[in-house]
Amino acid sequence: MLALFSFGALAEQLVDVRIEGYQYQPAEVTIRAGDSVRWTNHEKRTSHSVLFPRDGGLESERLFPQESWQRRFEKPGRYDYHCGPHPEMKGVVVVGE
Ligand SMILES: [Cu+2]
Repeated sequence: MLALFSFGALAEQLVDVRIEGYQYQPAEVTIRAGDSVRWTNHEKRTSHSVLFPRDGGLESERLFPQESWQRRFEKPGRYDYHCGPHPEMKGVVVVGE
């Protein structure tokens, strides 16, 4: 799902990723520089996080059910991430120009 909001002439996007069934859905999102991604935990009782090991280990707070966290991506590149407590849960944000 996409939500649009404008900052001057630019239309920056907010892209939603669901966390459910020990998976990020979708596991891969492609955005443009300046866009944001918001992760929301839709589990019934399991908490998760979003951890970027190559970004200085930047990690969200632990997200309990119905909580969300978002990050704005300024620079193009490939941002692999995984869940802190469940490293087998993986996702990637691909940021284009
Ligand atoms: Cu997890």
